[in-house]
Amino acid sequence: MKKSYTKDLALFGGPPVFAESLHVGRPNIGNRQRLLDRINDMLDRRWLTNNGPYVHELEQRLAEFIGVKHCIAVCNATIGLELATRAVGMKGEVIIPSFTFIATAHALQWQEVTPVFCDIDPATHNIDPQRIEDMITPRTTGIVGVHVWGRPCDIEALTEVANKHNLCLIFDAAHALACSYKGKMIGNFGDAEVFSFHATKFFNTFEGGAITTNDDDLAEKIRLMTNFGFAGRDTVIYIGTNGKMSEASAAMGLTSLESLDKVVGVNYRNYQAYHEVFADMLEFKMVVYDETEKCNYQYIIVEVDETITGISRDQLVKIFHAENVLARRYFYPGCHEMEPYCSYFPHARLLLPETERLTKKVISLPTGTAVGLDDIDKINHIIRFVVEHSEEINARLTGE
Ligand code: T4K
Repeated sequence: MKKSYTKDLALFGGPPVFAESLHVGRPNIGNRQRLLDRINDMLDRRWLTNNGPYVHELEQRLAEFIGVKHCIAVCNATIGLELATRAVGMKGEVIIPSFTFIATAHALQWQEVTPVFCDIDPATHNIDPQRIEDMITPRTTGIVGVHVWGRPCDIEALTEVANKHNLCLIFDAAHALACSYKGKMIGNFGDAEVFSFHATKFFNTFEGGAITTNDDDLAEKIRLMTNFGFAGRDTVIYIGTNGKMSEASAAMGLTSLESLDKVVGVNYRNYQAYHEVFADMLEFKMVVYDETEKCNYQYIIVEVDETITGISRDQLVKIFHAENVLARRYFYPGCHEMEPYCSYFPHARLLLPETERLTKKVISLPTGTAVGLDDIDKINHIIRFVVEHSEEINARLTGE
C-alpha cells in the first residue's frame, strides 16, 4: 500500500521522508573489483601519470566510442576548456551562454578572453543562434556552445554563424558524452569539444575530462599544451599547462566505460518514471530528451511554474531539502550574476531575459544508480502533497 505523507512532512514536524540524503550528482561506481585490479596493476607498474598505459587505452576507447579521430584525456573539463580556447586561438571576446556552469565563463576569463553572454532559447535551454549575430563585435573571435543537460545545441546554425563571421567554434560538452546530434556522436563538432568526467557526471574518472577533435594539427597542439608545451624532452614550443589525467583516473574511466550502457539504462528507467510523475502536473515542465537520438539521460530537470503552484522553485527546494532530497538549482544564478562578470557587465541581465526567467525556475532532481524507483515514488508523493497543500505550505514558509 502506498504511504500517504499528509501532514507527515518534515515541514509539519514529521521525520524526513528519506532517512539518508538523496543527492543530485551521486557518483556511479562501476565494478569495484575491476577498478581495484587495475589500481593494483598500476601500482605494480609504478607508472602513475604522464601519458601512462591506462590513459592511452582510455583515449583510444573513447575515440572509438565517439567515432572521432583524436581524444586527449585531461585532468578536468575546466582545464580542457582553457586548453581548447588557447589552442584554437580565441582572444578578445567570445560569445557563450550565461545559462551554464560557471566553469565555462571562468575558463575563458582565465585566458584573459572576455565571455560575452548570449541569451538562450527557452525551449532548449541552449544558446540561441538567432541572437549571436547581435553580440558580434570587431573583438569577437569565437563561440562556445554548451550542450546543456546533454541536449545538443543547434550545431548546424552555430556552425553557419561561425563560418559566416570566421569565428572559432568549440563546444562545452561537459554533459554530453554518449549523446548524438543528427545521428553523429557529440565530440565530432566544431573545432573541438570538451567533456567532463567529474565524479558527478554519469561517466566519471573521479576528476577528469577529454578534448576531442577531427583536426590533426589542433590535436597535436592540444596534446603538447596539456603537457606544459613540451615537444620532446628538452624542448617547449607552446605556453602549456599541466592538464594531464592520472593513471588512477584513467583506471576509473576504463571501469566506468565497461558499465556505461548499464548506467544509461538505469538513467533511462528513472527518466521514464519521473516522466510519469510529471505527466499530469501542469505546474511542472520536465525537460524531455529526443529519443530518436542517443542520450545519457543523466539530468532530471524540471521547470517550476510558480504562477500555477503558488509555490516557488526556491520554496520547493527548501521542502525537498527538509525531506533529505538534495535537489539543486542548476544553473542558478546565471554566470552574468556572478563575479567578476556582474561587475564587468552590470546591465547584462537586460539582454538575457530568457536566462533570467529560466534560472528562477529550474530544479535538478536526483537520478543515477543510487536512485531507485521506490525513491522516485516517494518524491512523487512529496510533490503531490506539496501541490495539494500549496496554500498551507506557502503560509508556513512565508511565516504568515
Ligand atoms: N561545463 C559545464 C556545463 C559543467 O556542468 C561543468 C561541471 C564544467 C564545465 C566543468 O567540468 P569539471 O571541470 O568539473 O570537469 C558540480 C561539479 O563539481 C561540476 O563538475 C559540474 N559541472 C556541476 C554541474 O556540478 P557543484 O559545485 O554543484 O558540486 P558539489 O560539490 O555541490 O556536488 C554536487 C552534488 O554531488 C552534491 O549533491 C554532492 C554530490 N556528490 C559530489 C561528489 C563530488 C557526491 O555525492 N559525491 C561526490 O564525490 O559542481
